[in-house]
Parts: sequence; structure tokens; C-alpha cells
Amino acid sequence: MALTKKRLLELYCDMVSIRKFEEAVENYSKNGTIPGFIHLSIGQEAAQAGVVGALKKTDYKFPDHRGHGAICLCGTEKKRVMAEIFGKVDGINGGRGGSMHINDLSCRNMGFNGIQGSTVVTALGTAFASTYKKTDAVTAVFMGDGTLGEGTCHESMNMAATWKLPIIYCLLNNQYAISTHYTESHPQKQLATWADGYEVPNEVVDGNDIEAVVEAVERAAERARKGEGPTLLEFMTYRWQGHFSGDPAAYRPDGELEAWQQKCPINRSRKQLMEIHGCSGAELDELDARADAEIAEAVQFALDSPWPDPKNALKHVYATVQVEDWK
Ligand SMILES: Cc1ncc(C[n+]2csc(CCOP(=O)(O)OP(=O)(O)O)c2C)c(N)n1
Ligand SMILES: [Mg+2]
Repeated sequence: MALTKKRLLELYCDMVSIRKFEEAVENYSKNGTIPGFIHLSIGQEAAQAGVVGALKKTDYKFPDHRGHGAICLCGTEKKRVMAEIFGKVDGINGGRGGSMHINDLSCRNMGFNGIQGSTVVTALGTAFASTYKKTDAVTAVFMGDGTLGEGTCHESMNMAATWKLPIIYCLLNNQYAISTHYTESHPQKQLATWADGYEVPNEVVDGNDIEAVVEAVERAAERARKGEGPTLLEFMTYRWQGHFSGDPAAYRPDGELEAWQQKCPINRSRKQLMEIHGCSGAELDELDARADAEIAEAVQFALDSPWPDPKNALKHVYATVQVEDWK
């Protein structure tokens, strides 16, 4: 069933806010303000917004290393996510996590840790907790096409399928793992069929079509809440940037990026909103401008926030080593 105009408008705003957020992060990464590696998700907005948008606040979400958008949509204030990426003290994790280690348990963003394939295992824990405590919360874990090659994915799916755990494996097939095309590292033509070996239902979904994403996640969540176990959803999409901000992505064939840009998830929804739901261009431009203002505010907050005090560097570190002299 098609999404209502109201819902599609909300999802459109979510996607635009991810795009603007990532563009700002890219700028401040390239000019050296943001430290460390940054993985951007421009082009993949529908898969992130659709997964989070189809789930309840009480469902557990495990974003991955390319997950700023999903993280914001879980409910953390964008300015606190931005400050975290900037490494500042007002970041949601005090600037200790940075881009890849952002968690906010208050909105059930269970975080990432830089190790590909690790969260498919920890996701078993939240899924098992839901079953054990008889709550209806499902667990959604984001993963990439390259990550599917990790042995942990097999272990996770074996246990989830055997115990019928309420997990949705959200496989964002953005074609590449760093510079390796997925067809060069997996034998399957469609990675979704990988789940057949575990008798886990799976679907290939147009990951740039927000309606298709929402509907597939809703179906998977319904199965999970009924105790029917995990689902693997393969969202076909594309990352417009290189693997990390600064990667020129020279491994992509000519024209490939441009072909995927024609399938931009935001433009697609914009077209639907105008042609099917009667929105005007001016109305949507106004929403875009609001997102611009919100992200500008988030950036200013991050810039204004102080650096963490080096004296606190070992706070929260579980080690017995004493550091005598922190200057
Ligand atoms: C266990 C492990 N191996 C290798 C890496 C290095 N690494 C970081 S991201 C990445 C590629 C992941 O590709 P994919 O799963 O397709 O996600 P994408 O980056 O395309 O979103 C690799 C190999 C890592 N972080 N962890
Ligand atoms: Mg990938």
C-alpha cells in the first residue's frame, strides 16, 4: 500500500536532512576540522531513513560505519551527533567516539565499533533479550555487501534462524567494499539469496525507493514480532563518494556514478510528492531550506563546543594502568 502524503513528506525531510548533514561533514572533513576517517552515505539516504522510519522508537538499531543518517534519525539531537563527529565535548559520547563509535542507548542506537561484522553478533543479544523478556522489540542491524563475507555473519544468522530471533539484517548493497565490487567477492548474483542456506526469508529491495524500503522493513518487522524469526533485506543502492571522504574512487568505471545519480532517492521522492501528491516545488524548497538551517545550527554548535580535557582521557577506560603525568 502506498505511503500517505504526510508520511512521504516526513521521510523526504529525513532524507534531505541526512544529505545536508553529510555534505556538511564532508566539507569540514576535507578542510581538516574533523579528525579521522569519515564514511559518507550520500546516495544511500532512502535505505537509512526507510529502515529507521519503519521501526518503532523501542526497536533496537545497530547502525554501521556509514551510519550518521540512521544515527540522527534514531532520535539523538543532530547537533550532538555533529559535535561527536567533530570530537568535541558536547558530542553525544563526549567526543570519545567520533564518527564510527556513536551510540545513544536512550534511543536504542546500540552503536558501532569499527570492526565490520561485530554488530551482527551483538545484535543477537538485544534480539534474544526481546524474546526472553517477551517484549515486541525487534533488532535491525545495518551491514554492507563486503561485511557479509565475515564469518560472524554466518554465526549470527545460524543462531538467529535456529532460535527464531527477531532480527532484520539490513544489507546495504552499495556495490563496493572499499574498492572491490561485490561481484568480485561473492559467488551469488544477489546477496539476499545467501540467507537461503539458513532458511531465512530474504528480499531484494530497490534501496533508492523509500516506499519499497519502508514496506519491506514493515513486513520483516511484522514477521519478527509474531515470533517468526529473522529476515535479510538486500537494499540495492550506491554511495556517491569514495569509501572514505578523500578517496577519489578511481576504481569506478566511467559513467557508473552518473547512472546512479539519475536514481537519486531524494529526487525520486520529490517527483512523487509533486506528481502524485500535488506538492509544489516551492513547498519542498522551503523544507530543504529548513534542513539547511538546522544543519548550519548543528555545525555552529559543534564548532563552538570545546575540545575534551586531556585530563579525562582515561575516564571510562577499563584498564588498571596509572598514567602519572597528563599535561
Ligand atoms: C573485521 C574488519 N575487517 C576490515 C575492516 C576494514 N574495513 C572497513 S570498512 C570496510 C569495507 C566494508 O564494506 P561494506 O561492508 O560493503 O560497507 P560499505 O563501506 O560499502 O558501506 C573494510 C574492509 C574492518 N573495519 N573490520
Ligand atoms: Mg559496500
